[in-house]
Amino acid sequence: PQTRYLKDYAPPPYAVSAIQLRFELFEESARVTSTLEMQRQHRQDEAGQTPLMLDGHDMTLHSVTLDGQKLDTDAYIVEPERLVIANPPERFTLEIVTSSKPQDNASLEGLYRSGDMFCTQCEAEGFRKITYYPDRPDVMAPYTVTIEADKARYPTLLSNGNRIDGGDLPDGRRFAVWQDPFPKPSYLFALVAGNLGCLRDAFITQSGRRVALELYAREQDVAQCHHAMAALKKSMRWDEERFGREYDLDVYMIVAVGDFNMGAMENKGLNIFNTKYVLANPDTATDSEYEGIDSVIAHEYFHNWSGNRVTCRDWFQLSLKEGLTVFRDQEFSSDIVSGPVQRINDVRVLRSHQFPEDAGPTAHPVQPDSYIEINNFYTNTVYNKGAEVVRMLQTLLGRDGFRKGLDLYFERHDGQAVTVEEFISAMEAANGRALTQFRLWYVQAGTPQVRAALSHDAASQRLTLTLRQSCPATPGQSFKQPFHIPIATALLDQQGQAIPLRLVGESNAAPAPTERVLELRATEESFHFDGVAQMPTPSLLRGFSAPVKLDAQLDNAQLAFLWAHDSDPFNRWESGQEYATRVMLGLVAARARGDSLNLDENFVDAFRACLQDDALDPALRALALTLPSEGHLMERMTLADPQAAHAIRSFVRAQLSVRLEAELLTAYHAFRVAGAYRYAPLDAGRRALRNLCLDLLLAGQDSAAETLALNHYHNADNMTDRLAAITPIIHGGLPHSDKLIADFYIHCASSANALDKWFSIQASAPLPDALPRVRALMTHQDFSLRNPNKVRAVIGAFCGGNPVRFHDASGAGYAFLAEQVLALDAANPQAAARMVALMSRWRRFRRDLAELMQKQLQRILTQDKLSNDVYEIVSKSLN
Ligand code: B3K
Ligand code: ZN
Repeated sequence: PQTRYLKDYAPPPYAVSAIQLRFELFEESARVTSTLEMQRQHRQDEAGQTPLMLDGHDMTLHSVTLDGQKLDTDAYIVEPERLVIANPPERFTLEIVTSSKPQDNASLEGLYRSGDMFCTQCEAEGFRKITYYPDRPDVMAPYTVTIEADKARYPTLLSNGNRIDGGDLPDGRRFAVWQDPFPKPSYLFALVAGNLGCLRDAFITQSGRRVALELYAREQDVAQCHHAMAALKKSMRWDEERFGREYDLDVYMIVAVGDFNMGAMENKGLNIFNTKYVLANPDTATDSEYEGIDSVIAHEYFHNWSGNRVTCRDWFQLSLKEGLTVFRDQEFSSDIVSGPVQRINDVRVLRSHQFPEDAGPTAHPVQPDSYIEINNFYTNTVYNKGAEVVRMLQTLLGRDGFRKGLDLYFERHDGQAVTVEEFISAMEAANGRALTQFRLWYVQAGTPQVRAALSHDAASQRLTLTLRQSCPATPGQSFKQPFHIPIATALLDQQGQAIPLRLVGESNAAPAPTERVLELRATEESFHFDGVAQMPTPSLLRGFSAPVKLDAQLDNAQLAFLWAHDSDPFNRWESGQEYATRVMLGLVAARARGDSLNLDENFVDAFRACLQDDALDPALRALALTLPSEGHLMERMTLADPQAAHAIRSFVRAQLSVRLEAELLTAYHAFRVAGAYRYAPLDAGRRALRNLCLDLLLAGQDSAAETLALNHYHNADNMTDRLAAITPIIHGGLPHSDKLIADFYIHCASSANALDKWFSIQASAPLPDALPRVRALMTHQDFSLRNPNKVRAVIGAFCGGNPVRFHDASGAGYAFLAEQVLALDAANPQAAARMVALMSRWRRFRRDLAELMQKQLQRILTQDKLSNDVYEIVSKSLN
């Protein structure tokens, strides 16, 4: 496999000024006629020739016609991955006819079938499976697309832009013509043909234009599209109000498909969505899935500006659109849910997925400088760390400064394919501020570590805060330069009040702010504050102002104090998590020594205080009372020990259950939500807190709690409560488990998305017979290895969400994963690569486990016909 490098970028030798596509869709094949208007941009080689190279993959080529002249087969070269015409004229029209078999395309990339419909996925390099084309984002062209198909089976024929023609054809066929006036790269092309129902609505933009909104799904699923439609309208309004961005076409379409590799795709005017992020009703979707729909609908909509109107020059710039768009969708969710809850959840994702990635063998900068398979770079680093980097810009420039920078970026680059550099330059130009050192966030991988130390001089009432940064080596980058790190800081007095922060030398004419963003640029820097009477408790990195690991050198008493009193909700949560982590790691050590286990009374008291703190909003309280995950504990161990993490987390849960039984029960009853279910953030917060209490009550494994959960289940009118009631019963292997699995199946049977939860709740049960159960689930009639949602629900839930059983000392879990990866790789390399990545950090684990994982990775690597996707992850992991 070949590695591609950012440094090798060269502009495209030929531009496409227009493309016309004609699709003739049949049950056995799809025939594509592509007509390209092309112009040479410059001469390339010494001989003065400029060969035309078009990407193409897995197709049958029928003919090539240049300026009306059908070419002989010796006038061009067909290679496995491209079509080459040695020296075409300066301007020409090229017509290419190809065909493929969508029904056999299990990679879910290019043109494929999902159930009864045809659909496409082109990002990143799927268009080359549809026709020969310069399949790179810096080639932008206006598209005109004609689709022809059987009228009865495929009455709905969609592509990007506006429908300009359509009608009947002979032989019971029908056609539609679509035109997209906005030049776009091939990765944003989309086509759908099917027999679909539609939910219609409209949106009036800020300038008064009417946009038709159309949400397509199977007829029987249309009733489940209302939440998505509301989310779309909220997103459109929000982007106008917050960022001044208005939608540009007359129609915005979304199609829900059952077989999709990721969440959704932002094709111009025609988003294609995984049903998981469109369909919802109270019986099929949980509160957090409703929130997921809001954020993914918003994300894809926001791409219309950050991604489509201004796109990426090459795939190394992926975070230019993804990091920025994740930031935008996080800000949106933060406005519609609750700022602090959203922030905490976003940081949880970053910590549990991106930090480990950044510390492992596949670590890469937000702007990678090389890749083998670009699909492997749709990572938490590019998306979530990318969003954090954009967020830091907003923190450093202020909301207004950031907005000015973004306006300038859109103004300068509308209709262009650009780089991260252009984004930063716009921020600089709009704010008159150099961001030279800040650029390092894009090119240096690894999570920086910051250590803070305080010293106080009572006589001069001066406080000194010393910050020191370092960053561990990552593959290919052994030495790192210091980062430019914004550290939002407050100092709290003994009542938890933030004191005024007056830097030494500042005039005291104006009142000093109680929170400031300190900018750490050097390896070590000290900040001096005047007028500090007593040693305060520091509240640093408030709101998680930078994606770093902070060691504030606080003791447990200080953490408990901040957990109870910090005025920054994020840091309140953070302190509780850190306190719990330390207590749990202490127990891990005690267990290793063979000591008896004892949960510290102070911790139990602090936990109780938080549970009973009615000043804290229920959603936040639920987060603050959620114990750090087993994965989080493992990250903090020298060598990860899944069995120890599981044993200790279970022990702490059981202890809290017994010692706080009365308090948990009181809260459980107090937070009942009155009335029929509806998704609303405040209700969801109450349900989360109540269900957390229920979960803890069941951790004590007593039968009264099981009865409580059974009642909760039977009284539930929604998926959130049902799932919350049965998870502890099934995961705890309690007496009613089997009966509930059977009953829950009946609730889920009519919805693929609900069934995914039925599968994953079983696959993630940490019971001794987990693996045989997983194998049995894979033979269930509703399971299919060809459907990515099912693969995630079963294989993903077991290998990624059931650490204690996946990492069984026998190595059986690893052998299972390797077997599934190989089976998947033959059909769907993207899905296979995502799964195999679950073993990539094998070196982090207990020696015996590490060796067993290594063996399976080596076994995979020796297979011939491995995809580039899997090869890249496995070979980098073994390096
Ligand atoms: N841009 C797509 C992701 C495409 C993934 C290709 N393997 C969805 C999104 O980020 O909005
Ligand atoms: Zn995106």
